[in-house]
Amino acid sequence: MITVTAMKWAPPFASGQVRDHRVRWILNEVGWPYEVRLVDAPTMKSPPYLGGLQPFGQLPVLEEEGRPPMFESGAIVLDVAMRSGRCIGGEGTPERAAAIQWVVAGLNSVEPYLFNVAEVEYFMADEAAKAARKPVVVALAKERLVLLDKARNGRDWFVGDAFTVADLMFASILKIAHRLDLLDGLPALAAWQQSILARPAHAKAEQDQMAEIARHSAADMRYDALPRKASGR
Ligand SMILES: N[C@@H](CCC(=O)N[C@@H](CS)C(=O)NCC(=O)O)C(=O)O
Repeated sequence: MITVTAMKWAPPFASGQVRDHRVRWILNEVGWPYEVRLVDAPTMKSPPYLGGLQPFGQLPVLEEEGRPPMFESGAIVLDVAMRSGRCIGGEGTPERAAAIQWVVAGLNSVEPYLFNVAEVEYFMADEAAKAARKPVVVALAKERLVLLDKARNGRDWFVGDAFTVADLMFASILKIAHRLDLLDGLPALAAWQQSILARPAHAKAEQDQMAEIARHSAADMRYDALPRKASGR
């Protein structure tokens, strides 16, 4: 049996966006059953989780009998797709190479720009610093999204003539862009994203995650039980 690690609770802006939805989505696409293990913050930040499952104390992690646990949402999505032979083109084909390329491009060349905006928007407490930084990170993110839109060039699929992990990853990565209104002015990209997110495998992944989060509260994450940092937090 496969087990996917997910958070007991996340703040409203993150509900439906926590990266375990990518793992649930690809597992739903390929039809592999799985269980979900909900964890709190102290669990993620202590051994054996930190030492044995995810070296950075984050999630998702995919655990599977007979295999070492796997972390990094992109790696898990690629691994499941390759092992199942679904959503990634045939072994050794240019389609598979292109799908891998686009997944890495999404994680490496687009997501960090969006994360910079999210960090300013959701985590920056100093209002003056926020006002100064926000236009800079928004401009850089929008520039990246315009280039992505051009590269997609109105196609239904990033690779070939069928859904692949490239579509999954970009539709997922663009969730935060949509939430932060960064897709305004890019109607084709926004419409494409919605068409990919409408897939039943995604809808189930997102709904399941949101339902689990809704059943819990911030207190269930037990942030107060984390060791205090030197800063005095
Ligand atoms: N590159 C990692 C990022 C993992 C990540 O940032 N996970 C977040 C949830 S989406 C997390 O665990 N946050 C809690 C924390 O960092 O304490 C991946 O794609 O798996």
